[in-house]
Amino acid sequence: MADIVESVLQYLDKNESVDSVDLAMTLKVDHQKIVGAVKSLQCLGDIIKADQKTNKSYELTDEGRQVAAKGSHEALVYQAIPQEGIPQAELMKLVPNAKIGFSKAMQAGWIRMDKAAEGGPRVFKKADFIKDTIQECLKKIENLSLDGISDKDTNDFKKRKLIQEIKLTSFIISKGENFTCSISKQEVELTPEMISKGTWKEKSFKEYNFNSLGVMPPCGHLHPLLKVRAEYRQIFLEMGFTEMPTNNFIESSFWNFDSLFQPQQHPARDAHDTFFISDPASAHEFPMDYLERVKQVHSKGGYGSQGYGYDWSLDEAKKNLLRTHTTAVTARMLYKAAQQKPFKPVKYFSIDRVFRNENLDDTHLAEFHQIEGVVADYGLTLGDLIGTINAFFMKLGIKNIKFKPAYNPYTEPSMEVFSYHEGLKKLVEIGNSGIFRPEMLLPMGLPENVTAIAWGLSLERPTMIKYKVQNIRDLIGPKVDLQMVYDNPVCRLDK
Ligand code: FB9
Repeated sequence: MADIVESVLQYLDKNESVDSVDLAMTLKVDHQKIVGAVKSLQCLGDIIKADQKTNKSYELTDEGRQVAAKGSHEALVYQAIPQEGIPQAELMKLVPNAKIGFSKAMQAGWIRMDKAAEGGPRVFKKADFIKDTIQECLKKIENLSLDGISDKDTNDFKKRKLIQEIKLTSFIISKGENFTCSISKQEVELTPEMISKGTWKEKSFKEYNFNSLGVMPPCGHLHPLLKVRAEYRQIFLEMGFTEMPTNNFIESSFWNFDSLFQPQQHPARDAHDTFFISDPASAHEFPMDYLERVKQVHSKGGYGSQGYGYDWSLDEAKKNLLRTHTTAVTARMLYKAAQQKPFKPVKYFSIDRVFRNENLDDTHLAEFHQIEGVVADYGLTLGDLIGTINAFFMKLGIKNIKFKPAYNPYTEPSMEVFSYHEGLKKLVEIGNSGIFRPEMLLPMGLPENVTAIAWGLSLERPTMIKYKVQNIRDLIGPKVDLQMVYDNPVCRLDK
């Protein structure tokens, strides 16, 4: 690069100004090298002036480069014909693109065909010699020159897909106020030796370019879901919640449904909604005293509840499945908390995969990540639930949320959570919530005056909104474009 910089300065020393394209041709170097030299001279102060201009220009296509190197298709066909002529069928096999070359050579009057020749149509040279102007023109275009090339020529080359139009940015270069032919080598670092010997005083240093972007480190990239998960995790941690251990996708029906007082006939427990595991089909380890209390509360009631009055089946409770919600883990954690005497209040959260055998569509897969928060303490009320959910979504920048009465088998009362979506101009469901039923909490052994409030939402919905993903398969699954993962910016939920 230094020698090209010097050549540019030498040229300017003898000429007022020059177009970078012409200078590239004069110096027989690639135009981009002249542009690089201009950029580096511009960093040294007003040594040169460089007025940018944008021209319509052309570049060769792959086929165009082949013609510039080896000759046009018609020239290659002409050159392949021997003095005694050649059967047309044979000629077609001899050169690439023979069909187009043959027709162009015939149009140019370079060759002729004798259809009555013995053995079938025979091709002969008609011209004694030819001038391959196409190859000459393409060589000029390859050097960014259009000298002697008409618009008709360029239109013909475009039609034959030998060239394509480009916007060429070039510079009119001239002497700057501080023009000089001798550029002292720019130091790019201040070394301890320069400081100790004081030689830095005679040197000029390249200025820092604070606008230059850093080099993208060749590293891994977090998937958008994981970026959003990290943001939600941070919000829960800031609110004093502890993350639950959710590292078991397989769960027993007992913890996933029975412990939540969800009856064994509930449609959600049907194979049309739940993925049951065939091997191992059954779980075997349960806290049997607790299991007995669950059996009682389902079949005969208790704790003030009449129960469901059905013959509760242990085999049904043993069935293994892919957990349909992380509330199964919440049940395990509340049961564990109930074993500590005296009971100490807890605040737990989880963000992990759950699986449901449901109809798939653009925004629903058979699995999603559930976000769930739970607080168990003495005397919690619906107001505490509403306040906690407000505080949670406030940290996401979402205010004025609305609550609508709803039904869950394991919470009473239950509420759906809504927020007004400015873009859609309508209320959008952003989650579900409720107070766990006494029939769930009391068999665990929690004191009667302890209540547990909880709420849940999905990770995919906010991620799709954040990253403007329409189809969930563009976010998750085997068809995801990894470039999307590389390119997605850091996630900052609007706090
Ligand atoms: O996430 C949901 N919507 C949502 C969430 C966030 C968001 O943007 C962020 C605020 C910026 C935008 C939308 N929903 C819950 C509502 C709908 O998307 C719904 O169609 C899909 N739901 C899932 C279940 O559907 C099969 C979302 C998922 C869901 C629903 C309920 C719970 C968890 C996830 C729950 C619960 C719960 C209730 C009581 C006690 C314990 C847990």
